[in-house]
Amino acid sequence: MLRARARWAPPPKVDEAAVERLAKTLCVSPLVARLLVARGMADAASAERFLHGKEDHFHDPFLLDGMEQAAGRIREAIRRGERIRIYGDYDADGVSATSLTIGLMERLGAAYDYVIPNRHTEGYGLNGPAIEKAAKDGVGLIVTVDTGISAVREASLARTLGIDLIVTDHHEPPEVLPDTVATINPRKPGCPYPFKSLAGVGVAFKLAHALLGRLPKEYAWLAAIGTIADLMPLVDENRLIARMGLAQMRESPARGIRALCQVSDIDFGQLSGGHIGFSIGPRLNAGGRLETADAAVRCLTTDDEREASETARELDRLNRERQELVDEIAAEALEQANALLAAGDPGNVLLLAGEGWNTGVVGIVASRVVERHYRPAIVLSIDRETGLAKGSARSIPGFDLHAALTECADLMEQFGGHKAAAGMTLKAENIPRLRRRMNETAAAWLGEDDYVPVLRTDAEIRPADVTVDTVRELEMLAPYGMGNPEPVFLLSGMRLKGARRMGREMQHAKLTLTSADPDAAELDALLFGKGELAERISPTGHVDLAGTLSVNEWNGTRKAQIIVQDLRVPERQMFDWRGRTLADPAVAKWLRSGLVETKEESALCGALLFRGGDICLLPEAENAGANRTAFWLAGEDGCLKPLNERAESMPPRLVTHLMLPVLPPSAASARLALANFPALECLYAVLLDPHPFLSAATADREAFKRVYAVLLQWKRGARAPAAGMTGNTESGESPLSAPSAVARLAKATGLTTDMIRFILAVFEQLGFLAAHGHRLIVAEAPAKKALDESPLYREKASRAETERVFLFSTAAELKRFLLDGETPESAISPANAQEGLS
Ligand SMILES: [Mn+2]
Repeated sequence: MLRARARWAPPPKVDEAAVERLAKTLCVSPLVARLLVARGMADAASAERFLHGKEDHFHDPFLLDGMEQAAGRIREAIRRGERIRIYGDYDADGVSATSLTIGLMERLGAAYDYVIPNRHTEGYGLNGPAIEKAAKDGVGLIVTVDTGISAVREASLARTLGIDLIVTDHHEPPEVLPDTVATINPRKPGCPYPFKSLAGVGVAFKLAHALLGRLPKEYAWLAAIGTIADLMPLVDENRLIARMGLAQMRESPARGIRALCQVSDIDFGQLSGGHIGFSIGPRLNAGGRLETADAAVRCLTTDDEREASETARELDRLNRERQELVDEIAAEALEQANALLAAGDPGNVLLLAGEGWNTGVVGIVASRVVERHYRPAIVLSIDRETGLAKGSARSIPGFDLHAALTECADLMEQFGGHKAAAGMTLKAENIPRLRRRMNETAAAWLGEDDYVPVLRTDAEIRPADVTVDTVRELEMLAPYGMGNPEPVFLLSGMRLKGARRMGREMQHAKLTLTSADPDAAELDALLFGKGELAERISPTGHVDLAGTLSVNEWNGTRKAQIIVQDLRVPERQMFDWRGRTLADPAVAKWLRSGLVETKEESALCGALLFRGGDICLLPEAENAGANRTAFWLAGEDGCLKPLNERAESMPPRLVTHLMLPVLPPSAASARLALANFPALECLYAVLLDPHPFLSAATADREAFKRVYAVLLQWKRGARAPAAGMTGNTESGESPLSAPSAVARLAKATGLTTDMIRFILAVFEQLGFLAAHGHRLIVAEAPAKKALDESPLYREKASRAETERVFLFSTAAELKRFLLDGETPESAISPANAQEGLS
């Protein structure tokens, strides 16, 4: 068994007739049609618009409430030569919105400048001193982008100081809106604009549309960056913006984009939404997080190649610095989370706070906490001087962070944000109260299920469906992001054909899979950052996977593959480790410390020994209390005796991973002992033979006959002087000493010496032979006896069964016997053993 990381939501049920119809009408594959239907585009018109959206699908910018007034006031300012100040925000959305508006003002010939507040000294949004400075600078009109919707106080200050204010924003509007010349926000109550999910830069794009009187295509790339980086849903107008903008950046990137791609190791011709979200966006954000957003704006607005590459390198450096900072603070925050949980905090919401944590990265740290614990997280940085705590929060689906914070508004100086992310400032002394209240709110709003991540899946497919053509066709659904996630496919009941680790630090794994049909296609599956899983899936079981499809191009060959997001082995697994010795590094490590590959591993590991023959492992078992693997000794009755401290403190019923280092004495005893481990998920069968010298292939009746025939021949030959044998020829004694008799018998019969020794010992027990010192004496007239009258033969017979079941079985047979409750067929035909010999 291998547990999935998430709950897998089954693919949505779709109207099969609609899928067929859509595939025909649009000439797309049934798989693409299925995805379209599942995403709510069952009719050809909306599917067509989604796949091939055109310019005339953009909405009229004047449907935004306030656009008329804003455009009029800006035109008037330009006409009068008034100084316009663009007031932006320091994140990727804010800097792309600022850059877009700079381009627009430039084009309109406005007298303008721009200001982006410093996150660390000024904080988010408009602030009083910034308004005062604008007044001093002779600014007549401030146009905000991606901010301002909450700036009620600042708006009235601006009014007092004689500055006109236009707010363009997309954040959730508070109850009281600022008093401005125009406030443009599609989310504003009463705003008739049909699409509410524009980014800050999306609203700026609409402003450009209104002022230029045409679709401002030349700014689509900037709008795409902010829209994707700000995690806006990539549907409707945002999808049009993202598609148009990405195409522009791929075909004729601005100098800054070219430079940013270069420092991020991206081929700009292949630029995707993912690249914006995970590489370009974080670099544009890094400046504002650590220093100022200036480098990002310059990078996005420059025409100068040198400035572009300098600012891109600067952003790349800041991004690295940011990563290190995040790692450091996240480690502290996660430690604090563990301490809180250990101290009995309900942890419905994790509120973590530290002095001096960089406020520029606390949001990313909150994301890390959510990733690790999968519950809403608030991460606050406490400033000892001001006594204020400033921070960011990230949520999980199902928990409306903005609404929850609104319930606790009395505890905060300031807060704002969305369902999924928010920021806040509060007095440090209110931290315990906010923690308690947020915990109570989450306890009331969330159920147990909400705390298990859900993996959405789009469709079930087979390996044969994963072709280069399919993957290419699926690209019609891109760009992916929020609201239009990359399709996740489900493959069930796959068999593992091969697995290997890869990557510089062997941190990734590549699996080769096939479905159960004998002629099924093979499929490569990639697991990034999960290298250890290469060793955790047994070829004897079935594995289910969920992931996205891509094409791997390598050395001129192109092959479709699945990038695995989650996988599970729904049945108990057996790992065939036969042939390994105790010196094998994997076995030795396992016996010492169990499975410790992954940190969050909850595996409880044990090793099961059997009486007799396991002595070689006892020192290992008794070795120190530090041993993480529990050792037990199983008796004939299946009862277990703990052999080390770990075993004394861990009930066998909790053990999930068990090793059988040595061969059990019998199949039955193994069965009895294994019944003690009902929670078993994985069994590691090493099955070293403690008595290899006793081991030999079963001696069948023919072998016994052959040996006896040779002995009789010798006996007769010994009586005949002509045979030329030396020694005592009177009383039927063999003339040869036992060791050389064994060798000669082996030669004469073609059996192994081990086998001859065994057969001779059985003959001795049956009274066919007697050993006198080193001599063998063949009995004169032995009584007729069955082979299994010899205790040794019986032991051998049962051992032969043990060997057949444990050593000579295939991995699949062994698994069926050990884990699936199947009984082995009897190892030796009873007829053979019962039948008389002579
Ligand atoms: Mn924004």
